[in-house]
Amino acid sequence: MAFKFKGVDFIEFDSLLNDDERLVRDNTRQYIEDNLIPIIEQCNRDGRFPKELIKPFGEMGFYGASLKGYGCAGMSNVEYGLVMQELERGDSGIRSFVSVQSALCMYPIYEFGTEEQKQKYLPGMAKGEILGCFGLTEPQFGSNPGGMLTKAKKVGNEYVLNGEKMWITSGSIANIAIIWAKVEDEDNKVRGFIVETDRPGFSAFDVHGKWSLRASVTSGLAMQDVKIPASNLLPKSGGLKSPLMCLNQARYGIAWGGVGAAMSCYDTALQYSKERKQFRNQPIASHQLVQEKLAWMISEITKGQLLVLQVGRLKDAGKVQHYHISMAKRNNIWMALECARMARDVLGANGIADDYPIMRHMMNLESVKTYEGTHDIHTLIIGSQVTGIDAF
Ligand code: TGC
Ligand code: FAD
Repeated sequence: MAFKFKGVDFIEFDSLLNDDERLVRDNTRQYIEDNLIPIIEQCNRDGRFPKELIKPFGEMGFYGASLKGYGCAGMSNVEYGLVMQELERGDSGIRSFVSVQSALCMYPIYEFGTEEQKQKYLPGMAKGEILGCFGLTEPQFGSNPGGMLTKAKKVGNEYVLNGEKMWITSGSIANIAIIWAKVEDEDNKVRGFIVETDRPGFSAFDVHGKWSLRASVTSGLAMQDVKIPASNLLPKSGGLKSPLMCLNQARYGIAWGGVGAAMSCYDTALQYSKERKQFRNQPIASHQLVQEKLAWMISEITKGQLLVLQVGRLKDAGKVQHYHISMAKRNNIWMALECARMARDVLGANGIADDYPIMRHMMNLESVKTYEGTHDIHTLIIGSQVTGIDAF
């Protein structure tokens, strides 16, 4: 049976947080403990996204949590990160849902939108009454979104959109899609558009048969002559830099999320190893090889916490660079995946069963390693920064 989470703090990490940060973390932890942990294994088994949590998440202030005004909670980046950590300790798919709504849909409206667009969408999105998805990836263009084929053409007071997007989180449950397209009349400049998903010519179909993020909706989007008012253009967007700026926000949250998933796996393995007895009726925690795994996990989690906290402090100070965020996303998701594999090993056969959260985290983290820039793309972003040479 799953254990009650005891928290993970080896080096008095909590002393690096202020009272507000600890309060946000503790409130989110309790909420997830009470409302997500009891249902998540069944959701994962059923391949069901728990829609019943959409509105309560809004009441908790999770959506657009680090944005100011428009009904958003106005949290610091560190507080926002701690929310992401606790959500992903529950499940990566649930953190993903909140990340997409916040970092990939509310943020571009906030950053690139008009005041009218902000007033129209952000308060409803903060409450969970309007859901968003983010369409950048296409069937033929994942790591290389600059090659996208989706086109927007200005015709009178409208834009006409044609193209396909693939692997889109929340695609079929979203009310609006932030679609990135090349504008034909502007030398194929990439720009962002708010597309209401009930427009004629817009369709979404779900990806089935996923072994990962089973509690999250993943969809393909097709747009055939979808007409939107010209006022749906995000006017301050322009160039590939704009969607990449959104990715920075999401990747930052994911880096905290990795700590959460790793904490869940480590804590489960630690508690299990003290109870499970093998050879001379001794707990397996007494064996050196098991201790080596636990020591590795707690060391790497601690390093991951320090890394993402420093990146969060830089972000709050307005000094963060995209390559700082790449290092945190790359390291922390690798670390979390390794923790999941090691923790699964510590539980032996029980590790593969969904009585425990480990295998679910492991499968989820395989997606997290790939999306928002694969592990290797982040390696190349760091490599580019230190050498000054792009190797993409
Ligand atoms: P490149 O020529 O390097 O860059 C184009 C312009 O953008 C600037 N830039 C950035 N700006 C802000 N933030 C960043 N992270 C930036 N990276 C680059 C760059 O300075 C340049 O500016 P300018 O002014 O000179 O025009 O572009 P490239 O085509 O060579 O590609 C670079 C590369 C490979 C790093 C980029 O394309 C990339 O990051 N690829 C990965 C794609 C990706 O991460 N997709 C994610 C899709 S969304 C998703 O997965 C959601 S999952 C659900 C969830 O979040 O939970
Ligand atoms: P590819 O780009 O084909 O890469 C395949 C392999 O080749 C990887 O190992 C990669 O690292 C490697 N590779 C590629 N180029 C290079 C290079 N230059 N050098 C070295 N190695 C390279 N996208 C969205 O727009 N919105 C979403 O909401 C969204 N949600 C997602 C949800 C899930 C569950 C998943 C799995 C994906 C989601 N994505 C989303 C898409 C995701 O961002 C892409 O899958 C990701 O960017 C990688 O693209 P790809 O899958 O096409 O892999």
